[in-house]
Amino acid sequence: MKEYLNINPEVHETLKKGKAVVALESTIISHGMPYPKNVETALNVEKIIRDEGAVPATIAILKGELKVGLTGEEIEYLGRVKNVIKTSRRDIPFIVAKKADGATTVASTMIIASLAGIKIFATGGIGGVHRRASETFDISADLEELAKTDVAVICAGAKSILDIGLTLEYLETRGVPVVGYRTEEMPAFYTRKSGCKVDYRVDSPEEIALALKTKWDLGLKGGMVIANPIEEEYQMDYDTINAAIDKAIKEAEEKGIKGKDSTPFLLARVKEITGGDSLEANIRLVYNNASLAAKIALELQKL
Ligand code: PSU
Ligand code: MN
Repeated sequence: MKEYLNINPEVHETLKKGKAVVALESTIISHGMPYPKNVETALNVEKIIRDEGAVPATIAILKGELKVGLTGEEIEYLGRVKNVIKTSRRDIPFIVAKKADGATTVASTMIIASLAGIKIFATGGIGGVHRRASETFDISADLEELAKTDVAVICAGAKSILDIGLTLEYLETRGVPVVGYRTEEMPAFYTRKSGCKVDYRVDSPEEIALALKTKWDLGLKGGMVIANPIEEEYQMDYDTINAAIDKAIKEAEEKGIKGKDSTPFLLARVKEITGGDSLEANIRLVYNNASLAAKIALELQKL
């Protein structure tokens, strides 16, 4: 394993001392937001985690190495170059063997975080069951990863480019707890409401840390989805965002966009249709998740 994994010295030291580290993904940088906002956001997220007293570890594959804790230059590189490959679980062996660069999704970031011994991971939104999945079979590998890899993912729920109800059903089948931070409702990324309920409401980082410790102490494999709603002041108008999403999905169908290209296409189109408003909301919710993830990591480390 050592020959593949490259953990930066600060992250390595922090983990060795049993202190708090928060993993961050890189597909959100390369495929989730446009340059230069992507780089600016990724660097701010790291700062937010530091300000809370934890150490950030942005994860990616660079020249075939599984990198845990990118430098500022590496983040800039990933955000700027155009041809970095979106890398989920199935892609990892090829990207590594070819010594190529790969931006890691939620699934592959969980895998690499777990190899490094990191338990807490902050992002924007998880992948899920797409609308019309009964015909397309498009279900993100993120969900299967949550079922088997022991990393908790702090996110703002799932976007309504997905079928949120089916995503929750899938997670239930695979035994993945979905908890709402200070809410009973599953948030829908850009909005606090979705019309779906979470399994449990939790009101403090301590409560989440204790549930995680209990889960893993009992040998219950897999992660947890900690759904943290976007702050009231930054959320988008429910009807506006859903109209934009419906339009983007229709265009994707007309253009025949599918597979791994689907999520990046929809994100970019929704941003264009909303005149950039969705990007601003996206950035704010990631900051909010980073801050909560750091608090949970600090509580977990005390237990
Ligand atoms: N949702 C977002 N922004 C993103 C993604 C999802 O709001 O950048 C990325 C994440 O990396 C997630 C991936 O793991 O898309 C899911 O892609 P797919 O549906 O192809 O599994
Ligand atoms: Mn997919």
